[in-house]
Amino acid sequence: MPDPASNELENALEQAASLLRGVRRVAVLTGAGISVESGLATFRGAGGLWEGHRVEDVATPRAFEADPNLVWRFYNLRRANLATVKPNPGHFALVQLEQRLRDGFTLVTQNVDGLHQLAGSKNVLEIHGAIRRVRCTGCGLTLDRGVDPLADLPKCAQCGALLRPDVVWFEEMLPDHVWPNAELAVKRCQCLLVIGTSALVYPAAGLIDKARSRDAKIVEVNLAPTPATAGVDIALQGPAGILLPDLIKRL
Ligand code: BJW
Ligand code: ZN
Repeated sequence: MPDPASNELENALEQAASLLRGVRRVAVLTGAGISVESGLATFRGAGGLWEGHRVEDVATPRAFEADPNLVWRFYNLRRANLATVKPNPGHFALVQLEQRLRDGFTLVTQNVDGLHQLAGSKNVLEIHGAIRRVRCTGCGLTLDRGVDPLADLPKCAQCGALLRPDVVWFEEMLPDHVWPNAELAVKRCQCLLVIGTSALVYPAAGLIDKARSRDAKIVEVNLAPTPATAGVDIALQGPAGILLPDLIKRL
C-alpha cells in the first residue's frame, strides 16, 4: 500500500518544482529552521535558544542596558558555537537555485549565523544583522570580529565605548540599508519560498503577505504548520535539509 502522506508530499514537491521551472524571479525568506540540520537551535519551542531565558532578558535594548554582561555571555556562547558548525544540504540547495536564476534570486534571511554566505549564496540580505559583527554603542562603527572569543565587555578601539552584537533586538528598527531591498525583492518576485521560520516575528513575517498581495506564489518548507501555512499555495512539510535538495534536483 503506498503511504498517502508520502504521496501527498511527492505531489507537493512536483507542483513546487513545476512552479519554480516557470518563473524567473524568486525571493526566499529563511529562519532558524534551515540551520537546524547544521546543529543550531531554533529560538522557540522545546530545546529552543530562549529556553531558560526570558526573551526580554537577552533580546531587547533594555536588557542590554540593564545587564550587558548577561547579554554578552549569551552571544559569546553562540559565537563560539558557530566555530563548530557548517552549512547543510538545505543551504547548498539555495546556492544551486541562485546559480540557476542568477540576478532573479534574492535570499532574505532572519538568521544571524552567516551560514548562507558560507555555503556560497551571494545575494543575501541579513535583515536581523549578523552575530559575527559588533557595533559600537558610541560611534556606530561596525566590525566583523569572526567567531573568536571577545573580552567580557568588549570596548571600541576608536572611541572606547561599549560594543554590542550587530543584531536586531525586539523594538529596534531593521537596518535601513537592508530592509527596503528585502521589501523590493519580495514585491518583485513571482515566487516566494518561506523556509524554516515560525512566521511570528514582524516585520519579517509581513513579507509573506506583501508577496501574496502582488500575486506571487508562496511555497513554504517547514517541519510543522505555522500561522502562514493556511495562506500558502504549496506547503512542504519536513526537514529543509532533505526537502530543498530534493526540490532543486527536480528543476
Ligand atoms: C524547521 C526545521 C527543519 C525546525 N526544517 N523547518 C505586535 C505586538 C507586539 C510587538 C509587535 C507586534 N508586531 C510587531 C511587533 C514587534 C516585534 C514582533 O514581531 N513581536 C512579535 C513576536 C509579536 N518586532 C520587532 O520588535 C522588530 N522591530 C520592529 O518591529 O521595529 C518597529 C518597532 C520599533 C519600536 C517599537 C516597536 C516596534 C524587530 C524584530 C527583531 C527580531 N530579532 C530576533 C533576535 C535576533 C538576534 C539573535 O539571534 O539573538 O530575531 S528574535 C528571533 O526571532 C530572531 C529570529 O530571526 C526571529 C524569527 O525566528 P525564526 O527564525 O522564525 O525561528 P523560530 O524558532 O521562531 O522558528 C523556527 C521554525 O523552524 C519553526 O517553525 C520550526 O517548525 C521550523 N523548523 N526545524 C524546516 N529541520
Ligand atoms: Zn566607537
